[in-house]
Amino acid sequence: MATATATEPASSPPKKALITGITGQDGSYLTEFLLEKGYEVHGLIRRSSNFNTQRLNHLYIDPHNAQHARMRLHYADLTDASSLRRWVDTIAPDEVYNLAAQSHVAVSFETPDYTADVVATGALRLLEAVRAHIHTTGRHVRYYQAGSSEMYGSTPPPQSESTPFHPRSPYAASKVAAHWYTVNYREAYGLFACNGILFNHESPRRGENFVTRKITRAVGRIVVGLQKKLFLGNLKAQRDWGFAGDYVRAMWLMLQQDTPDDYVVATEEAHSVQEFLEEAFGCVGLRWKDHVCIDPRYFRPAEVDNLRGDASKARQVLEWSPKVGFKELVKMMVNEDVELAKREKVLVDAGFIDARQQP
Ligand code: NDP
Ligand code: GDR
Repeated sequence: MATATATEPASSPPKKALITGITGQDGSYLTEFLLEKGYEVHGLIRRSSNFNTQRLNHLYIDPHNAQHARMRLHYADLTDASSLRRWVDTIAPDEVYNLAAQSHVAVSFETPDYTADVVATGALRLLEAVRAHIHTTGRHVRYYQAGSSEMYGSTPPPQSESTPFHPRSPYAASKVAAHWYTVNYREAYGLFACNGILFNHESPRRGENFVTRKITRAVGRIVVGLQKKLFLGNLKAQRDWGFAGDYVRAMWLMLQQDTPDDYVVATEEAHSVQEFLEEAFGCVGLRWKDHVCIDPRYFRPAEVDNLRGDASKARQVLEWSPKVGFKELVKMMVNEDVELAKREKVLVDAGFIDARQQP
């Protein structure tokens, strides 16, 4: 007689996600989110002379110590088509999230060729690897492209999916190219490919040379006496700032729909850099004007003055809305960076690091 277990259908294997840019801010939050949902997560990391996996350390399980670690890391690069093709074929993912980028707008003016190679042609290489894999195997694979509000550039707010793009940097122009490559692969090959047009999203894991984190890192260091001044550029620019943890949920939701489409993801509220400063310094009872100096080095050759998204489509179709508001976000980042600065201070006082090593 057959046993109950023998006749029951085997439980379906976990879904597999492939994430480029897994070591970045969004990559780490998306990995947490997908592991929580039971996915097996494969991340592509690039070679660096230092370890670049700090944001993932809390999730990493050495495969030598575990039967089946659910997050795996593999070496690849968006500039190397062969590596992308190999990993797509080897992993055979159900969902591909293309988050990798040279993502700093100001740096893109310094390294325009490289930025275009990674951001624009890199996306094309990955789309092509996915297309070829589907063609060869007949499998279903869904693709997410990390688009940006920077694509709107000088087009005035509110910006929605139907707002024309007017990019103002090599980074933004490259993201526009990646956006249209993604639309083209959807139309030409029937690929389930979505563009998320995400407005700025921040967190305690934000890179330290983006303005929000630069400010909250400085607030923490000023509080513990490691720093006095903060040098910034244009304080008038307005951004629609949300919390990265909320935004990765929208990425996943896009790939769970019946049909692929493009979506704006935003809080629909804009604040200036100066308002961010007021809020962040205010959290610890300081006045930003006592510490901030303007350094023209941080002005950009072309600025994006005003971004505020219209996310009504994401709210209606994806049933997505942000959970963390502006003040809560600033407070979260300041609190974490005050704690970080306290730990840094211990190392400075013990002579292990130099207080002048400013981020
Ligand atoms: P980060 O800068 O924090 O992370 C970028 C990631 O891309 C890192 O993992 C980085 O690796 C990786 N990367 C860079 N170059 C290459 C390359 N040549 N090959 C492979 N990997 C590479 O960005 P975020 O997490 O903030 O953003 C994620 C994506 O979303 C990016 O594409 C960004 O442009 C886009 N975006 C971000 C927004 C935001 O407000 N955060 C808003 C809209 C779009 P390493 O760690 O080694 O540097
Ligand atoms: P952004 O973010 O360019 O919007 O791109 P960033 O935080 O770099 O700049 C926001 C605004 O602040 C002004 N600013 C400064 N910026 C930086 N980095 N450093 C400074 O000292 C400074 N002083 C003033 C800038 O001029 C700008 O107006 C981010 C990135 O994550 C992109 O990858 C993403 O696509 C967009 O958000 C949406």
